[in-house]
Amino acid sequence: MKIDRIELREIRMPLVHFFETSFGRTTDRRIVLLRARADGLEGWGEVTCGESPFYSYETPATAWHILRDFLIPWALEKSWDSPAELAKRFRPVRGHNMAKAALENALWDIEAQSQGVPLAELLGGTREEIGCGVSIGIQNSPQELLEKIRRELAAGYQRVKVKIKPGWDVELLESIRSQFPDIGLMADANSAYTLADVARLKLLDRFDLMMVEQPLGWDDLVDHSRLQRELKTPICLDESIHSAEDARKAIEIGAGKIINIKLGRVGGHSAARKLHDLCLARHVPVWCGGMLESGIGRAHNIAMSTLPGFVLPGDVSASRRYWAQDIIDPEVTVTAKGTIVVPRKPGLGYLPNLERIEKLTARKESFERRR
Ligand code: OSB
Ligand code: MG
Repeated sequence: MKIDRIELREIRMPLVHFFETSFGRTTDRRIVLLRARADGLEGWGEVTCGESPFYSYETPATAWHILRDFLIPWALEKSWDSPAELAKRFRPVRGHNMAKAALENALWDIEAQSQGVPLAELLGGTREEIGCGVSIGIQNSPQELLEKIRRELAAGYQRVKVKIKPGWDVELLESIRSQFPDIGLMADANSAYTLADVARLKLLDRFDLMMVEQPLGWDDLVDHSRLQRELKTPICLDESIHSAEDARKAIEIGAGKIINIKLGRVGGHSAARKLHDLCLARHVPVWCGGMLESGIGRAHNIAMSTLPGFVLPGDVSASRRYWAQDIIDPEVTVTAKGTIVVPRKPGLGYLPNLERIEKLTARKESFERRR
């Protein structure tokens, strides 16, 4: 593959409803999209970082810098046998996985189109439909949260994840369980606790949760392994897993029993697949996490979720839960049984709506191969 043009854009998109976690509230997204052209085909990727460095250190500005000054010049310097080969070229850059993923993933889109196959198939996916859950943020009141849960269940979603933090946890889960005794339920703390909270965290064992996600430090494995020994509820790791190597170490020390795979956090489809393969071989269930993506990032998540180890419903849900209008055609929709039917068209399988993207663009820069 010979890339001859790469375009970066930052688009602004208001969420239909604010999304709040233990680290803060998001109302308006700033999303960096990457469009690459190679061999007469065009592919898209998304930088899945937050607006602020509260989930990870990456932000739209750091991603723009790393892409413009390092990754894009490298990508334009020669032809690549495969997206995985480009991913290897990115290794000298420490971290910045979300910036790397946007560019590598755009090449996966192109590679799938050039082979005339859906991206899911190129990745080795085996599912025609993927199971979907929802992630529901912290609300203004417990009543509003219960109402939201009711609505999402009525729409068919297979499991509900709620965000927790000290003061919005045990009592809340108690009232959720009393109204919804049998639903697939889990809680995500986004690192809001420490080992000093073990007694409180042990109370979570009453609620038959599928898992508790990232209760402790964003960069911790060791304390998670201590906590897991105290808890019946499986711990799922999100923030602290950046590679298959991280997952291997986490599994070896018993830091968790389930892993949330996010394409951006691990640096793209090649790394995500490696992590997936490792977990599959070790019988560790994985699922696909979400980062409030636009349709581009969402489409990549759908393709990845078709791999056989993705045995739990992910945080991959319908476009309309996030956006008044998404930037892809068709938008992502969810069936009454809480699934997304994987597109069968070559590549991502959803068309970027260029007119809409142009309207939302706040900043744009393009880079051409020198001839
Ligand atoms: O921890 O999984 C998380 C959103 C932003 C940052 C971190 C997380 C999340 C979500 C939302 O839970 C998942 C989604 O619906 O996209
Ligand atoms: Mg999480």
